[in-house]
Amino acid sequence: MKKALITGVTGQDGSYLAEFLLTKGYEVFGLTRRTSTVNNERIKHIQEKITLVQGDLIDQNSLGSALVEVRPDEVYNLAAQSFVPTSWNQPVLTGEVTGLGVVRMLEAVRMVDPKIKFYQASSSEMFGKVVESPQTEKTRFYPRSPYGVAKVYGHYITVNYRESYNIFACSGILFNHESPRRGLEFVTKKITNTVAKIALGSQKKLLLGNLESKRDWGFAGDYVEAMWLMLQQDKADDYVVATGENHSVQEFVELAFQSAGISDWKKYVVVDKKLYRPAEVDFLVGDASKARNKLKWAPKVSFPELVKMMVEVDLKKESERNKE
Ligand code: NAP
Ligand code: F7E
Repeated sequence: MKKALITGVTGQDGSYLAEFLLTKGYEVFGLTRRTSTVNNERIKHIQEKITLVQGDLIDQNSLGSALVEVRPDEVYNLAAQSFVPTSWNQPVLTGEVTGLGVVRMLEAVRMVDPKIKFYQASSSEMFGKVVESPQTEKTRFYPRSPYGVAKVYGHYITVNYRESYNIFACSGILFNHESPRRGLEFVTKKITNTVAKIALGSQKKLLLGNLESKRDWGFAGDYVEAMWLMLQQDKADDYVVATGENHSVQEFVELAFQSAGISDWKKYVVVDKKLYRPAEVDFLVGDASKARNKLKWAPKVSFPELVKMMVEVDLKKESERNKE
């Protein structure tokens, strides 16, 4: 039985990856940091089947201890300060966790067992102000936020540990991926959650920032399979994971209202300039040909299916809440 340790197991991707690895017969361990209130909402349905180990990407010793305790075959480093606006409010913390956290985990791997395979959660935010479209593994990075800058460090230190120490380290450059488990502050979940409240009468307005920016949005459940596939190859490498389609925030809004049976979305949406970012990433679209060809990976859930899935789950949750 293979053993995997997932950092960020309480997050959106960590919860889907843990489910996925259980179906592949893995013994799954999740690294969690200490919080004053329990924060296991996304993994409570599988908590009996996985083992939680304490650790924090800011604390070097805790990472080494976790590896000594678990002795994993694979480490999936998904933990990060992942919300882009927060990275301007807390740039140093973001650098510590999202950037230096990667080298702390790589050092732990190097010291405890350099044969452990390592996956790094890199991001399309590294492309930022894009220099070409669509973006591939060879596209030059031009990050536009402290988060993007920290991810560029995480990406190159992963490549460097592969080249310096021959560690099987892969970097997955994932474009935006969403799900009903997405954090409430991200635009997709904010939209579907508020649309459900508007449809059921408990909220009147949806406040948003830039409606024009475009993203290549996929389904998180599809993307975790690509992470695993990367670590099953003969050679460690880096891959773009994306759908190859992009849509504006406004298109997402229109489709979400439609999915809730509301045609006149303009009546409800208010643009708030305070939600604009100091530097925006206007347009992202990925070319995942390498992942398609080498990993035989392809996304399954389409953009309209994703929006509908998220709205339906939020409508159900909201109507249950209203009954309480
Ligand atoms: P998420 O929902 O924000 O989850 C982040 C996870 O990191 C949480 O489990 C969080 O724990 C944990 N964490 C934060 N700081 C930590 C620390 N100091 N030590 C240990 N754990 C810590 O993020 P996600 O959407 O699942 O994304 C997973 C990874 O992929 C992240 O690295 C993100 O930057 C990257 N990524 C995401 C996307 C996307 O579209 N979702 C695209 C590209 C790359 P708590 O629950 O305790 O806060
Ligand atoms: O913003 C615009 C906003 O916060 C998407 C993270 O998972 O994906 C994510 O980063 C777009 C931006 O995601 C609101 O200006 C408009 O252009 O959902 P988001 P993100 O910044 O793309 C990448 C790949 C990651 O790696 C990150 O970890 O939507 N937008 N109005 C808004 N965004 C938010 N959050 N809230 C608004 O009200």
